[in-house]
Amino acid sequence: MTLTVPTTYKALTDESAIALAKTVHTFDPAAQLTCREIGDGNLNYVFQIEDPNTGKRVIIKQALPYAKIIGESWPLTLKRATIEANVLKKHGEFVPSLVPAVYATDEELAITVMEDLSHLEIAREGLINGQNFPRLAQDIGEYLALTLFHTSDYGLHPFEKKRLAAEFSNPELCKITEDLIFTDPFFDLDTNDYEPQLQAAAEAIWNNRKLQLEVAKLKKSFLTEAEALLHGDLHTGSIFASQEETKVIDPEFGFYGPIGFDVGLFLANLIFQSITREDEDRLVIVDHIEKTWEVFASRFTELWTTQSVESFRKTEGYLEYVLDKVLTDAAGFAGCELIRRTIGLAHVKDLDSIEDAENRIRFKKQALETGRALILKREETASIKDILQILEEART
Ligand code: SR1
Ligand code: MG
Repeated sequence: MTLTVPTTYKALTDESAIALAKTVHTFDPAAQLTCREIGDGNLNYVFQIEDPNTGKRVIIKQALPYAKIIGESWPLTLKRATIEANVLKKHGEFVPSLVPAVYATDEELAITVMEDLSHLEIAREGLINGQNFPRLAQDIGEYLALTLFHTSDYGLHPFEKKRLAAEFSNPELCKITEDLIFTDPFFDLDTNDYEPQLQAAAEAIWNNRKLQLEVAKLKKSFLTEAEALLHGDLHTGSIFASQEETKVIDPEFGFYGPIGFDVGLFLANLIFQSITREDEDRLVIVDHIEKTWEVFASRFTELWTTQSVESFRKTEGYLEYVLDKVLTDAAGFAGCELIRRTIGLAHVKDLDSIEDAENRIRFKKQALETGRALILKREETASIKDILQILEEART
């Protein structure tokens, strides 16, 4: 559904958000709706509109013409709202139970009206508070396999694949990733943000020529390999979860890129938890890492076997080659994510919220070391166990 609303961009207020919600949702016309701005991300406003009498709720997400994390000095395209809504709809064709329903959109207002998920919790918050989310690995493994297979050349006619790749061209948001994940943290730049105790560790990264070459190769993959329609920012803050349910939100960074990028980002954000947790609680996360990959690989294999349109699908060794490359790339991309979330511009609460300074710095150094090792050793990884081994070694 496309909204019938004013055609020039205007930031929503609580009042205009309520008025808008009434036009698209089946609220009682006499209802006294309430509205709360609940966005806690880096870029957008999120309004939750509720009928307090019935408990019925809807979300209106609005992109701002600049990055909220920085302010108006960093202009940012409003087109990202349309990209996000269209990725949700496209991915929803394959995993309807794992993404929110989109009710309406407006391109001019950069708005998406969608399903309220406030009965769930942002996975990052829950994980930090010790929750384990028993469905998380299974659901995200499936989400990755289904969305990535079905939007790739393995699952689509090449005309449709190229049409989608053009539709989901997302240069401005990709540039943020190119800078914040693949460039800035690997040079001594003012945009980086880290505590003085990490100065030597940061300098070791900037002076590591071998590491820089490997990051350059990973950046090249991100820039050039239009393999599947990615979520593009699949961290644990982009996932709502409970004991029974998982929903992936926020694909505004969606574009056609290398499959290993979505896999690697998710694994990296689990790895932050494997760094900060101890004993049994840590093993739960190690299991999540292993299971995510296993579910992804087995579902992808099943789709390849039953639905691939690729002429070489039965060629011995080709599927194994594709999966090996995804794993290798995922290790490298995870390494970049670990480093950028530790010394780059946008951090993660998993590390920053640790109050004890000694532990916080110790964990951050471990994140940097794990990132370095994943990038440099990624070509040696033949299975997810090899990645777990790298994590283990970085703890010592
Ligand atoms: C300026 S945006 C900073 C980060 O927030 C988003 O969630 C992406 O991860 C981006 O890199
Ligand atoms: Mg986001």
